[in-house]
Amino acid sequence: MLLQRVLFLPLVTQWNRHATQNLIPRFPAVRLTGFRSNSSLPGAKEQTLIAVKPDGVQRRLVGQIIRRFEQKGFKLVGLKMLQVSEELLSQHYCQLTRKPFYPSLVKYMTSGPVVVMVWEGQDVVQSSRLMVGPTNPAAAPAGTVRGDFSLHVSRNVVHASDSLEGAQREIQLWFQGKDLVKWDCWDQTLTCEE
Ligand code: IDP
Ligand code: MG
Repeated sequence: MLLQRVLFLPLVTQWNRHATQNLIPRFPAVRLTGFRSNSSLPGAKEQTLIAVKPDGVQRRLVGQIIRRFEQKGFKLVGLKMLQVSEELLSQHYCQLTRKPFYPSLVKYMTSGPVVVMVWEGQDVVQSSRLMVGPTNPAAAPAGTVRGDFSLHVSRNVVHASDSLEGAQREIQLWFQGKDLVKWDCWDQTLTCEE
């Protein structure tokens, strides 16, 4: 049994690294090749914006999506449900307003309420993009939110900020500072080195 672990575990770890790197090629490999970092390094206290889009809310997927982030060990510091205005959406998707699909994106995103969250933790921006999966669900692997719950790019269930700068901009857009809660997880030292 011990021998099996010694032989098999490095193989699985190696496979996981390759699989993860292939998911998001734009991230430099060095960021994903197994390391232990501590809270003095960048990334330790990152925050990101995750939103369950109207299709996810209508399909009652909010709980399952929150569960994945809790299960991973991230900390929820902001949460609200709202009907998005076109004005807010145009700021959120400011880089997409000239795209041909933008009018249908607005229709989709304003078709019902969204649930918007801020999650905090070690490398949460990059990790949550991996957990959510690629924009097009057809290319999203099983195990990712989009891979498990969606079929088409026009109904991809969830939003996740794509960079640290994007996350900071989006959090300021959707939340006021006073709406974000500072609190300590009792199990913090179990999920991350201090
Ligand atoms: P992301 O959500 O993975 O960051 P973006 O390129 O930022 O992807 O696009 C924002 C959102 O716009 C997507 O999540 C999706 O809802 C929508 N979208 C992107 N490309 C298309 C498309 O080709 N057709 C329809 N909707 C699209
Ligand atoms: Mg994006």
